[in-house]
Amino acid sequence: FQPGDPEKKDEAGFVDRLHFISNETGTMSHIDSIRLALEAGCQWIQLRVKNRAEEEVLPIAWEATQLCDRYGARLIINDFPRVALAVQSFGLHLGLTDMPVPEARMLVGEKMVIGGTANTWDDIVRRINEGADYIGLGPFRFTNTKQNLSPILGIDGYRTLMLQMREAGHSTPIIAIGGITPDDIGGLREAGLHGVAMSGALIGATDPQKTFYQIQQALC
Ligand code: TZP
Ligand code: MG
Repeated sequence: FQPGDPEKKDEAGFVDRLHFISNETGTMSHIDSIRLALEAGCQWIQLRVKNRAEEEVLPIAWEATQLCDRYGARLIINDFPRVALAVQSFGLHLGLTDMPVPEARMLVGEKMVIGGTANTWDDIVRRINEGADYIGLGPFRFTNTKQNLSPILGIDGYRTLMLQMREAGHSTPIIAIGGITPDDIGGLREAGLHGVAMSGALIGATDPQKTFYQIQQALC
């Protein structure tokens, strides 16, 4: 089956192994960053707009929807369940202080993929109990992309948590996030991570297509 098929939610394969996280810089808008990622080859795009009101996020989400459709990519809306519902995005991603997953599930319906952030084992258990379809676990290392970063996990933190996942018999796909570069992927996959989320490594790449290729090679 193809990654991203929500009919296959019981199989980890419906979640892509590479999640691109949008960002804006002095010279680049969220839409610019998404275009860059799509042109590089990314098929799973998270629109992550911070410090803006819902009314401002909605038009960006519509533009992102059109763009992702053109490239056959899946769009995940971060933080804004009502925006995800309005544009009928493929997915919705919720942080620990955002709307709880069960409440969001009632709002957006069964079909939409819902991911949740976790920083600790307790968060992971909470996400699994809430019925999150995948978990974004981090941060791997320090990054300027996110403000108010939680404690750094490092490779050892991931190894410990993934061991706990196996011991508890949990199979929810876990995506590592935070300062990840292509060189980190091998170790993270070995630790049992399903995949990685990246922003800066692609946005800041001299040749995003080449970086995407390196990522793909490492994710195999
Ligand atoms: N959550 C934890 S770290 C992070 C988010 C959204 C930012 C990831 O971006 P980058 O540039 O790959 O560190
Ligand atoms: Mg959030």
